[in-house]
Amino acid sequence: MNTYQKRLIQLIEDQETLLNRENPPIHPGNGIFHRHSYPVLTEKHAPLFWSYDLDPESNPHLMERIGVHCVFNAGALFLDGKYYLCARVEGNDRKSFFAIAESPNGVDNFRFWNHPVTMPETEIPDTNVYDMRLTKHEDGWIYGLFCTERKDPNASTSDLSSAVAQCGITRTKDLKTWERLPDLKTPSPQQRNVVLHPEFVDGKYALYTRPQDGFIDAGSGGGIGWGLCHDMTQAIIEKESIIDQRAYHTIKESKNGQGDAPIKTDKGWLHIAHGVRGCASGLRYVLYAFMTDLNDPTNQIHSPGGFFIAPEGEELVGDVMNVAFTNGTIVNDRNEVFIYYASSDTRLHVATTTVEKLVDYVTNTPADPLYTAACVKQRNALIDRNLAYLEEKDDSLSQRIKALQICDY
Ligand code: M1P
Repeated sequence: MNTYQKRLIQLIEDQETLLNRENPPIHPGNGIFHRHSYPVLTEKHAPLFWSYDLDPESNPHLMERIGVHCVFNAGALFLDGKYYLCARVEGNDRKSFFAIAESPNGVDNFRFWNHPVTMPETEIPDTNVYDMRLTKHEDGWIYGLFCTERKDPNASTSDLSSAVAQCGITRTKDLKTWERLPDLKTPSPQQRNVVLHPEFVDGKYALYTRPQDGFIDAGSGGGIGWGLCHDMTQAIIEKESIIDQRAYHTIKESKNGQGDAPIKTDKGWLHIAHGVRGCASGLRYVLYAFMTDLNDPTNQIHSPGGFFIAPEGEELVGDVMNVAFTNGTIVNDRNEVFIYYASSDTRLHVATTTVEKLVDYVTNTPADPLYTAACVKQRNALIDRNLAYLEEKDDSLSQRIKALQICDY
């Protein structure tokens, strides 16, 4: 057996193991959601024929020719009983593109379709595209809103980093044929993390935006914005209002952004978003949740304090450290929820829960009281309630809980 054959067998066997592997939930978790044992998509899930020239004549050493570096931030859709992800795939050349992967159960067995998405361009070519949010709108189309990034035309000739981010818009009926529409126009000089609300509001399309002054800095952009537009084929938002403000000394101090379209529940629209703060090791991205009024999605009615998911373990490490990011959530026909979150801009995971549990979390978790003294008061109230409960109950489990502490002061 020559090198080519040995390598090919090993690559095939490794991928067979990876793609067929079950992905059980990790117990006990925090009661709110379950992490799962393995990422749902990684660079190793990319078909071998995306990276290798498989012809031994032209590639006797079976070398990668066009490497796939990572697979992360994915839009998500539940369609005809199947789970689809529109992943951000990044080549070794740093360019991202979109590719669809499907699974029968939403937690494992994700397989990419043969070809990545061929996204039509506007008259100004996109240098990079990423983070598609898929919304099945009540108008009958599936819209994909994503970030299109281009070099800043006003940057000096020596500045090869300044960029402009805007919201690209596409629509499809089948995730195969994509119609590109003009980019969104808003009052903000830059936009990222724009998401389409699934229903008309006052007969108009409603969009969550993220106004930002610079490519990285939100600057005067106060948080997650909201705007209405008449027509997605010429999408213009004249006026943006902020519906979820960033705030000092919180998990969304530097910036924040809507995840996927919110989930409609009996109690309100349930949002999962990302919040960013600065620290000595750079920016830290976590996920958080909030709820808005069913009849007025601009009105926030619940805002649990702190993060919902923060990167942990291997999730902390990758191309961009300390990042949990989401742009895809699925609610299936059994009200089970699949939150696809990426870690450190490198790989994609799933957290599973139910609509009922998420509503419980969002409505019963106290808001961030913003000051340490108020936080201690909040926690003491919980402790006192629990100690009174344990005292009254006094069964064997209550005794075991109390026995875990070393003193009763
Ligand atoms: O690198 C972390 C994330 O940074 C950006 O998010 P935001 O616009 O909130 O800063 C996006 O580029 C996202 O893709 C990336 O995961």
